[in-house]
Amino acid sequence: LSMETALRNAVETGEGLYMAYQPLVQRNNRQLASAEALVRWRHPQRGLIPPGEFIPLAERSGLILPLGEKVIDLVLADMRAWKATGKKLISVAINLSTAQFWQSNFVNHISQKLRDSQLSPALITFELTESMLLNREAEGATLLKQLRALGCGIALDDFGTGYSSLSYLHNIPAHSLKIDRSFIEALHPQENSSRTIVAAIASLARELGLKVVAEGVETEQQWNLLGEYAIDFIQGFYIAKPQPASHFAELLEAN
Ligand code: G
Ligand code: G
Ligand code: NA
Ligand code: MN
Repeated sequence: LSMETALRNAVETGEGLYMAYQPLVQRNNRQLASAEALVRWRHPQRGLIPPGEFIPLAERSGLILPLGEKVIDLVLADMRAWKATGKKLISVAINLSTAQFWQSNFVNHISQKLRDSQLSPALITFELTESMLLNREAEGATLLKQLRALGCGIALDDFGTGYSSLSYLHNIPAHSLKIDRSFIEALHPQENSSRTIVAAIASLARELGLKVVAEGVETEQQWNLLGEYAIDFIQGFYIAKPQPASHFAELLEAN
């Protein structure tokens, strides 16, 4: 069975596909604030395949739209299950692929799914990267305004890695900005340039009214260094790895 055929089967039947949830905590008190949903695929013979492998495969083989569809359904189903067992829900971020964001009728489609789920749209955030809007910024901003109008959140992912970051920030109606983990990785007490970059991105974003997330925080030292900047939320292995839905439900319970 080729990987593509196996992935096609998974997307069609849902078998082996599930979501992991990584907490975001508040910088000031470490309280659970929200989560990012990350798709996982367990191949019937080969076991877990990294998303860095199967997402590009899905893009090449025309499976990215049905996969993205599946991701939304899985997240909404997990959230409904948490709600049904009395958990206090927090906002969950879903990563969008370029093709998914630009498919015609995307906003209506999301709107319908949210209505069917009976979950508050405010509980869903969409994460997108600046490369998704490349050369289509005005159109993209219009779509994002429509998603916002539904009540959903918008987060700019991997911020700082694209080339048009500043004009993009000015024109895109987002609620939050996620500083790419490459900048966090480079943070050291003796390393001034990455500290200057993180400080500048964070204060610029805050001035523009965006919430600021530091991604990829792995160490206590990084956590401590980040205390100096205008950062609202922290995500990374230092806090928690992405968790299966059942484990994440326990975090919600404890919350
Ligand atoms: O956990 P991590 O290895 O999960 O993810 C690797 C990459 O795959 C990241 O760039 C991440 O944004 C992407 N990714 C993870 N889950 C999803 C998803 O549900 N949809 C899309 N489009 N990308 C995802
Ligand atoms: O592109 P995006 O930012 O959505 O990617 C999310 C990816 O980052 C996932 O693969 C997730 O597992 C990974 N990730 C989350 N926290 C950390 C971390 O602290 N360190 C590293 N190296 N990767 C992380
Ligand atoms: Na993301
Ligand atoms: Mn990111």
